[in-house]
Amino acid sequence: MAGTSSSGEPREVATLGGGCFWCTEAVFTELKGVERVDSGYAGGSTPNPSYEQVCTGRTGHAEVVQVTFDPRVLSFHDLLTVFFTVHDPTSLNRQGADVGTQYRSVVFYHDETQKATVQQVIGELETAKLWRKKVVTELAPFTAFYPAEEYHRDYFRRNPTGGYCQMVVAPKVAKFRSHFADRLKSA
Ligand code: MHO
Repeated sequence: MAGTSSSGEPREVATLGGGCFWCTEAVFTELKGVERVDSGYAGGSTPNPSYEQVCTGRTGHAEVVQVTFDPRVLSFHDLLTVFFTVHDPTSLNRQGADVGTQYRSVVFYHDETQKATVQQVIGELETAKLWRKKVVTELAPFTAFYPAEEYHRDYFRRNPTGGYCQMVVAPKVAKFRSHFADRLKSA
């Protein structure tokens, strides 16, 4: 979705589900061109679901991050390249030990241009044969985003010693940093 910031800068919004949002939030927060990352829920039927409701897998929501970025610095195409590197798009309704439709791989596109770009990037991934299995990422029109509870915000930075953060989030962040060293905000 294209728009402008309060100071008139171009801004685009992407809504991406790649498993647990603690992981994707931690990665995208460090990516150059990203202005903000909000964790939340999308794609389900219940308005304003709680984390506990989403965790049951029965509301139809996926854990997602809503990423606001400057398309002059980071294209949606390149954002997707990072997204498809830090999660496994061939894993149906699960990422690692996290199992359930709330962990599905999904892109909620905001316009037809985003939809075409996702299809293009998935085509590029399949041609490159980076994964042995077929990409199962769902492509669905964006309808609503419900922000997650406050304690999920900045989760990895605020809870670095937690077991899940050390075992699951940290290795993904490390992989991202080494693959995309030139795209880090600190670079
Ligand atoms: N299995 C993890 C998932 C966290 S995530 C935000 C946990 O229950 O802590 O879904």
